[in-house]
Amino acid sequence: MSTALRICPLCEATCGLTLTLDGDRVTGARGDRDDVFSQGFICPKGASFGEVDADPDRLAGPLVRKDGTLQEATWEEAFDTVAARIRPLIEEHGPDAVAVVLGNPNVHTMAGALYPPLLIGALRTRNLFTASTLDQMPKHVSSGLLFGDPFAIPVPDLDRTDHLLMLGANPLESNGSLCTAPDFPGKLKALRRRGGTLTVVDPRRTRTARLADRHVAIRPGTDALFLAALVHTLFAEDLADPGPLAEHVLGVEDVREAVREFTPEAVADACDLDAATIRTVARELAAAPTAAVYGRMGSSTVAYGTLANWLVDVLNILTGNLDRPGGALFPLSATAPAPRPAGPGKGFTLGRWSSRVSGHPEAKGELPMAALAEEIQTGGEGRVRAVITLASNPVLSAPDGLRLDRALGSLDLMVAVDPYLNETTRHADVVLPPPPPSRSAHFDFSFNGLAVRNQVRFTPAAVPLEEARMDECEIHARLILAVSGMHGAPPSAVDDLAIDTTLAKAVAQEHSPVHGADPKAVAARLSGATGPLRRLDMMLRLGPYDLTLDDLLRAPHGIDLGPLEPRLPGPLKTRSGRVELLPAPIADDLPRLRAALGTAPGGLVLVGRRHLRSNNSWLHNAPSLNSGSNRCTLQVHPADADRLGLADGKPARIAAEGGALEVEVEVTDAVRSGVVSLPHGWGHDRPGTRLAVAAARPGVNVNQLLDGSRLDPLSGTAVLNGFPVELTPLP
Ligand SMILES: Nc1nc2c(c(=O)[nH]1)N[C@H]1C(S)=C(S)[C@@H](COP(=O)(O)OP(=O)(O)OC[C@H]3O[C@@H](n4cnc5c(=O)[nH]c(N)nc54)[C@H](O)[C@@H]3O)O[C@H]1N2
Ligand SMILES: Nc1nc2c(c(=O)[nH]1)N[C@H]1C(S)=C(S)[C@@H](COP(=O)(O)OP(=O)(O)OC[C@H]3O[C@@H](n4cnc5c(=O)[nH]c(N)nc54)[C@H](O)[C@@H]3O)O[C@H]1N2
Ligand code: SF4
Ligand SMILES: [Mo]
Repeated sequence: MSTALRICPLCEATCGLTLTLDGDRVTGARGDRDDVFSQGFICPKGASFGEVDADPDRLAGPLVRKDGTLQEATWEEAFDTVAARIRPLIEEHGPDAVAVVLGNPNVHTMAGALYPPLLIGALRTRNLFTASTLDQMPKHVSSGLLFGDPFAIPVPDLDRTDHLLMLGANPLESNGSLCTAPDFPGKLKALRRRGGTLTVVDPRRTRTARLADRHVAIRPGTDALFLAALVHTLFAEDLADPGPLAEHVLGVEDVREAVREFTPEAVADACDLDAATIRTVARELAAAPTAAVYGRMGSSTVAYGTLANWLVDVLNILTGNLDRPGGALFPLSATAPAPRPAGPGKGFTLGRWSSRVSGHPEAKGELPMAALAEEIQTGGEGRVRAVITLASNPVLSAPDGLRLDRALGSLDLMVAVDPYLNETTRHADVVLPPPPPSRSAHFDFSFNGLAVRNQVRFTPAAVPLEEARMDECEIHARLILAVSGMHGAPPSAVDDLAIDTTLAKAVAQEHSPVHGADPKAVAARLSGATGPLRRLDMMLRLGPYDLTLDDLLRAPHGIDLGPLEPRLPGPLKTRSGRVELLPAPIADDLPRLRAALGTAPGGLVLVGRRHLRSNNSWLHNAPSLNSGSNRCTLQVHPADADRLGLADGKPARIAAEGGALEVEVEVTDAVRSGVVSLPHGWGHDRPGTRLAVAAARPGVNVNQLLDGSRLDPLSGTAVLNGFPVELTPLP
């Protein structure tokens, strides 16, 4: 028996785990009490790391389709097949014939951070689809427009704030998102213990809402109206005061004008809230010594998602809480490039190109995931003929899975980098499985930049890689070589090229720690046994803290880099060099929101929910995470159940524009009336998958209710929350 440290890759909290090992098997996991960031915290998912790691349904080696069926193959055969089949497609039909689809776990692996940008660059395709347009793209767009950088995302200072206004997030189940905080629940309890206040805006009385001082049970899809009324109230009551931020902000008066019509009375019916409640929330926010407004999924994957995300930061700014301790601050990650001197930047542009079929504008170089199926199925020049999925299961996670299912089945070529044969990857011609997480080194390139405290940690692979396995970084590197006509070159060539390109730029930048140096000499000094580790070492050396990989190896429980600090105007990359509070695309979208004033839609709408022991679609195959009573139930308020003749535990038919499902009803007053809730990630009943545990409890796919036509127009994000449904009892 031995132990090894491993940062948990199962959610955004990035807890440090201590694994117990019996030979090469992980037999247990507990929280690492010495971890500088998570200090011993662990949740049920982390505790099941060993089970997830050793899942017998994980693919042991590559699969290649031969004579119509997926068969075991060598790595060489697998990459030969990719290279032989993709190059002719690109040469004949152009780079856009290949679409890349990136799923959520890419933010939880080193490979997913280091290689996809190179793959997309090598392919030169504009057909990039990611889970962001099912999730946080509205935040990227809002940050891009406000701050000039889609990755400049302010994070609520959970440990120090006096007041947290949280919308559409349920960290007691999700453990937090775009706010990396191990033990988020504990931090909320600590906020209340130190006399702070928590307001939760959610149509469901979630476990998080039950912890709050105030729960505002808003009608789904109306957060932008509610937030606009808060901004209106700040102006109307002379409470808007950016304080020292004022010198960095343009357009405060424009915003006052833009929200003039959004009085609490004007939004009350649409939000189904009292005008008095809205005023109280605004006054409490303004009165708090420090406060942070934080919105997630429920205010993002909605019809006015970008407007809502914009208003969140408008409130942080108008109350003087952006960029101050206790407010919402910009983290500074150890692998972020060393900050450049403040001043005007290039700004952020939307719609530099559009999707071929429906003309959806790109955002951050991405097209809406909801438009992938039509790009495959609609004939003509530029049609998508090949798809590469990296850690993605869009058949379950995106709207209208049945259509996507058929579309993927019709491709000339599909390649999947994925450990499972699931609803999506069953269509692949080549499946390239990464090893279980215990076999991979880990570093959080994304989440360190979203963390509530600056810190840095690295964990080497806990168990050596078996001979027959291939590290996911190497899989990605070989895939890049295969698609770019360099099949057979050593994978380190990809890393060397990335290092050379980065260093060539860095040495020319005056603010870089390597300014003026010889790039070859800098490259020669990099340490790390593999290409990806050398790249990590390089990024640390180019970063703001003067760190190296060796420093991280000497500190296995991590290095604390201190609380978040004010950074403005440093992070601003707008053309003006200031925060542009009312950007033109936002102003142009406001009439759509104004049109909703004074309305009070009737009928039932659906929202999602998450369960602590889940992670989107892919953790339903671990027995200890998928046990007990059915979790894929439709929650219905007792008043709605009475009215519709629905009974607890009985079946019902739910229908919307994309299709109909048979669901089990759960009558509960945890959802407000007029709202029903069904979780996502279920529907494991398709043939040709290898997910024994999940298939035995398949559940239904909520996204089949959608047809992909409901999008937040600015970000291309699918409306997954707050869409109308019809419900009828079944005998
Ligand atoms: N209705 C509704 N739909 C939703 C949501 C919702 O709230 N409601 N949530 C949305 C959100 S926030 C997201 S992020 C998306 C997620 O959408 P996806 O990313 O498409 O879905 P996941 O279920 O996370 O699928 C992850 C895939 O990665 C694979 N995988 C797991 N670990 C690894 C690994 O280490 N390497 C590789 N290469 N692959 C791995 C899994 O086998 C699985 O195939 O779903 C979205 N869909
Ligand atoms: N256990 C578990 N943890 C996870 C995941 C998981 O699937 N399971 N997924 C991970 C991923 S990829 C992500 S992105 C994060 C997401 O993490 P969170 O953003 O915390 O997501 P949810 O738990 O879906 O919470 C969204 C809340 O919004 C509410 N809501 C729905 N519509 C509206 C609305 O119109 N207005 C308001 N104000 N609220 C609304 C819902 O009732 C729900 O409680 O979780 C991550 N962590
Ligand atoms: S909270 Fe997230 S990171 Fe921490 S143990 Fe649980 S799943 Fe892992
Ligand atoms: Mo997500």
